[in-house]
Amino acid sequence: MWHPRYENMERQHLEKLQFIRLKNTLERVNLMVPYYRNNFQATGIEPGDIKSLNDISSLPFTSKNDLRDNYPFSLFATDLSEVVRIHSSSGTSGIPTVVGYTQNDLDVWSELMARALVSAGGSKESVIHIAYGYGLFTGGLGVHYGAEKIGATVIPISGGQTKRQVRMIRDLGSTLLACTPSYAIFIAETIEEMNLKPEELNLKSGLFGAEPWSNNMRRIIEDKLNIDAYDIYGLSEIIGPGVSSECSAKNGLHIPEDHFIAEIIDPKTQKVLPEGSTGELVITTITKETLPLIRYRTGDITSLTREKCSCGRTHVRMSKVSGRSDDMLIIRGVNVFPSQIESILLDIGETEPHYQLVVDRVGSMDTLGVKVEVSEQMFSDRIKGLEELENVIRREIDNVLGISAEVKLVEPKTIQRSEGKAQRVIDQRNL
Ligand code: DLL
Repeated sequence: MWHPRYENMERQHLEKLQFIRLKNTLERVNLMVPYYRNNFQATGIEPGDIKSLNDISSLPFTSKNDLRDNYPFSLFATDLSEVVRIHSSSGTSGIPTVVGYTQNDLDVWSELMARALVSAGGSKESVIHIAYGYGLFTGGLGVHYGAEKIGATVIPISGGQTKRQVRMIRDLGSTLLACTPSYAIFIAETIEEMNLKPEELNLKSGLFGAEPWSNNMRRIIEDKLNIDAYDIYGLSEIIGPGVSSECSAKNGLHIPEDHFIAEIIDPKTQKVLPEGSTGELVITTITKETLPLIRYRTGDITSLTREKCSCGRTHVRMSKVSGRSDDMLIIRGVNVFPSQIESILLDIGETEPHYQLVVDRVGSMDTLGVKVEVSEQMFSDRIKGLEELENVIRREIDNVLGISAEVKLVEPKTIQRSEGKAQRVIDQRNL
């Protein structure tokens, strides 16, 4: 563990610490951010009314739209002269989200990334190959500062030029790979193409995130690269990568509760759900200076557990994110997450881990097309074999999700590879 004093803290003490930090944050945003002051007034709440951690549920939510409405700096709780770094995420709807950090915010972020890297097997001895994009995206620089903090040797290669990536991993003896899970697969394929065996490399583990990926995908990555693969979650608004990460148990991602308070709500009714229920993750930051967020609706679907973890950490765990409340496809009235289809495909196991979902509407009927690649060998086999496999997949999607899909097996390497977040869904409906 990087910081056992905090990561192992007894719950009772942890909750006391959270409460003190929450109160400070509320006082500060009330004083410094007109948006929060007005919002609290409108709901008839004052920071002084919050008398226990449970009272947090009486506070109003913050959402991505609020960030956009206050673009670029109006939610900042510090003077711009205190801000030492800006990041931004482009999102899909035009106005980007801008986030800022004081030096102290960067120190907290590095601390959280140090914890995540150590829990994924990183140490001073590690050579960490960072193939997340550098720049306004938080992936590259976020991992970078954590890796330097633990004293590892850092390769800040960023994304792209995949053959060069492989040569560097081999020549520099990288031990830990950090990138999106879809890029990890692409790197693994490139290793094969270059006639290298994973055993000839020194990779031991990987820290993969920035997009949803299933446990089946984990097995494929672990097999292909001969490593332990760990999940890391985060979003720029909250801090970047490091909002939660997996430990050796690989059974949920610990949220550092000395910095964040997590809740799960029903995205429709906005009511807080009991522990264990699946719903939308809501996070309140309790140590951030420039962009403190109160009850921020992440849009990510997961569940929480405070059950004891075999690794010894006491902090709450969230399950792997199954998708976003706004990415959930509603196809003929059925809720479908792309990750559920990924799981079905990888369970059947005769296809490659590259797929794309095409949703369309014909008349008033939604249609779901599933394009998935098969291996070179399979493709050159008889057409009949392909048809049979298409039927197997179609039946399984129908069994598990209760919807019919048009399944099409496609030639190897025809679905576009991604160096960052993969685009799994093309929704052609005009909704
Ligand atoms: O993706 C930060 C990050 C970088 C996380 C590197 C992990 C590793 P944004 O670009 O703001 O920030 O996108 C945030 O990506 O709300 C989730 O929907 C999704 N996401 C991030 N990590 C995971 C994950 C970064 N491990 C959005 N599993 C979030 C599933 C993830 N979804």
